[in-house]
Amino acid sequence: MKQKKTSRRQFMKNAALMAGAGTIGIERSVANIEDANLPPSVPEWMKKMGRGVVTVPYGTPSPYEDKVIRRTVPWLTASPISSISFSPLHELKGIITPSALHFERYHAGVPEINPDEHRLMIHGLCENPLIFTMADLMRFPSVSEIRFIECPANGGMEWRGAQMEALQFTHGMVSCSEWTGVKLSVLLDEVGIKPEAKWLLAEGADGAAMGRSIPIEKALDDSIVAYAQNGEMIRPEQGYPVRLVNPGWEGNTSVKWLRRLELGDQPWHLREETSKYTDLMPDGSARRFTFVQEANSVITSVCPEKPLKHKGHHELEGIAWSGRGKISHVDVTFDGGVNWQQAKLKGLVLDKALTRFSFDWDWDGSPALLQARAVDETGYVQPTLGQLREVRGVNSIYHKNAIHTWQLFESGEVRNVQID
Ligand SMILES: Nc1nc2c(c(=O)[nH]1)N[C@H]1C(S)=C(S)[C@@H](COP(=O)(O)O)O[C@H]1N2
Ligand SMILES: [Mo]
Repeated sequence: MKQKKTSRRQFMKNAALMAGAGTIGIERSVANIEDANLPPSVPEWMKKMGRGVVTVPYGTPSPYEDKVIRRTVPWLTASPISSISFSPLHELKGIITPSALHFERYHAGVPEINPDEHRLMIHGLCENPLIFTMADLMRFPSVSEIRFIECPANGGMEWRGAQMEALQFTHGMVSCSEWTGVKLSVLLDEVGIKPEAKWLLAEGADGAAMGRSIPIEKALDDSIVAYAQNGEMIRPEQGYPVRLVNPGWEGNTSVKWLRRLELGDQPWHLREETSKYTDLMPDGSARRFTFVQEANSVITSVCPEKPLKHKGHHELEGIAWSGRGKISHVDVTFDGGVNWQQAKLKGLVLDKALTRFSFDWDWDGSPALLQARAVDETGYVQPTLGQLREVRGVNSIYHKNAIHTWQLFESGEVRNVQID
């Protein structure tokens, strides 16, 4: 796109203001356009036919959107087969993460699974151990639920101080999809669990055979054996052809490429619940089985990737989520937590799903410390960093859900900082 000249642009802006144009000060009017593709000219793409149907049989985004991608942090990626990619939260709207932009976390790469050869085995402390084909799984009544998945390491690089330079890396290990599948309780009913069964081992069919122990109460409550994501079969990165979704719980328990569920009377004490995914406390002990992702929120429309380009009206937006249920309330502050104002919850407010909030804001051009604070329906209030550190110390990696601060400069630039 051609650049408009500043002087002319400024002139027209003043002209538009004098004419009393739009309430939010859009700097545009019919007369000031020089680009041949802009009004009142007819753009070049109107002067010829476009491409036909199924030129792209499986749709892809506009080439102009090629910056909206998952990204990795080089120093967190010793090897791409055991790493993380982050969702571009600053570019997303609403509450659904496009499947192609869902964050990724794997321990041994993405296996290429032929669904015809894939089976889910349920065995252990049950009356009737069974092996299900994908077709078998799809015969059961299904549910479709919009739920977030968040790695408990989200934000975990910043216990000791701010070091990530972008929202994508401070919070991009959370994504939200509509998951379709069979409730795990239905499958457990089918195999008939024995009364001694208290835990369930979930194991994946990847090279890591990643496994987690899940308490039977969760399995009987809202766990989903999911085969579809946002209306189509789950993406390979997300666990094709079938994964466990444990709504509201740390993403690590939502075992992908699910091949085996074993019923037992105690947890298995696997790598992912001993050496990893435990919380090192200030006294040196390790807190285990901290399953729930507690309430969290972040401002996404103003962040290091989205500096402010003009003073005046802004619809400040962000996302909030809680593993305990619905978000009931979000407040925002512009002075680092001295004064708080209530934001609006926007669109769908669902259980254990991303919830979008917004706030009509007039930026007068002065520096500010922007924060959001979420409260969930249980009354849990997102803690300050100081409150969280008081209980948890700074040795942790996981479950850092503290109020996040963006420092806004007069220039409109935004930096990731920490205040207690
Ligand atoms: N089989 C298997 N399941 C897995 C993993 C894995 O490496 N192997 N990674 C886990 C972790 S640590 C997280 S945070 C979530 C991430 O899910 P996503 O890649 O769909 O975002 O998957 C979990 N399930
Ligand atoms: Mo994770």
